[in-house]
Amino acid sequence: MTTRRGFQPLPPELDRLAIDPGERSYSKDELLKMYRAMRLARTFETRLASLYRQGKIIGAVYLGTGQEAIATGVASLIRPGDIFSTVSRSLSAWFYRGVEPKHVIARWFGKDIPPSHGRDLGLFLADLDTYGIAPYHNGSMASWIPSGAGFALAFKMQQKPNVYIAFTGDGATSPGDFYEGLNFASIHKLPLVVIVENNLFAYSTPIEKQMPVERVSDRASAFNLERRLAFGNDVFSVIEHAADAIDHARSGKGPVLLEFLTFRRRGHGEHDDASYVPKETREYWEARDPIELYTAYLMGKGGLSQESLAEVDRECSAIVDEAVSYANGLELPKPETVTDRLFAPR
Ligand SMILES: Cc1ncc(C[n+]2csc(CCOP(=O)(O)OP(=O)(O)O)c2C)c(N)n1
Repeated sequence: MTTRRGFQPLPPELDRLAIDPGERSYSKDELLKMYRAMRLARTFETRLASLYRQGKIIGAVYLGTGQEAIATGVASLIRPGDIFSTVSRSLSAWFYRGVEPKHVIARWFGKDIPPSHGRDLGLFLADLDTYGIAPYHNGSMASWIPSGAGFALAFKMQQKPNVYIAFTGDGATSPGDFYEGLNFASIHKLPLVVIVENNLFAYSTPIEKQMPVERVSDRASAFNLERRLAFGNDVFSVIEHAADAIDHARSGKGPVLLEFLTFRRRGHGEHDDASYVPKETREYWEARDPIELYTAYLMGKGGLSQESLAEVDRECSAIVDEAVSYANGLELPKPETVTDRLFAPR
């Protein structure tokens, strides 16, 4: 076994500077819907970063900039009744599923809106009925793997044709919950798909200091699990691999561990300048930005005009402007309500 240090390019079979849907065909509407989700997330997060610097956000801010293709591609495969849980890097999945940016920004501002009335961060959102988004369980990394296995067990017992999809990070594959959840899910062949967004760092800890195996997906061997490894900045590759993994889980063959290699373009949070990221690594991945790769495809072989994409860009900017105005106009929770909703009424 070799210990990797510093810059590591993608394996040649995964690397590409131009993307293509291959055998799958997509309508123009589908292509534009994915573009819109990615662009909206990028526009929203760029604004969020500047609001953070203006002191407008309560608490820290965590962004998924550079990882938009994974959440978008996977979200495009979710069927009615499926349930998924996201991490702070998966905002584009919420937007693809129809979550309104104004409701997200109001939470980052700590405003007094349901369901939490300013008691949580913008990255926590749960709405099973409307979007299929499971509660963020708790802040402990990997805790949503065993609870995802629980949802998947319920699907199996109720003979429902659904899957639970858990987005997670590379660092979150080290805590014990990850092992307990996958072990249980594999024994019982539960319809659980774990999507690991391997962005090469867990906060400032590089992957080679997190695990003694080459790949996160190698950890699947411990549970006799199906695994996949793919390039996470190519939305078409994300869909191809995620569709295969979801089909596997949905058809009763058991869980899948799916690792997408990607890169976090910002710090762990906006308080972190990510100065520990080698310059070569940053430059390599910035040349493989998922939105730029996708835009180049759309305007080339995808046959979409620059104007049609510019129109989406303008729409996203307008939505984010309106979202910020809406959230600015809301009230903060009143101090005297601080203990409200903490206990069930007697
Ligand atoms: C058990 C536990 N330890 C530490 C933390 C603090 N924490 C939150 S996110 C994070 C890094 C997670 O890294 P990774 O899973 O690679 O996801 P990324 O942030 O890179 O997307 C840490 C250490 C936590 N929430 N829970």
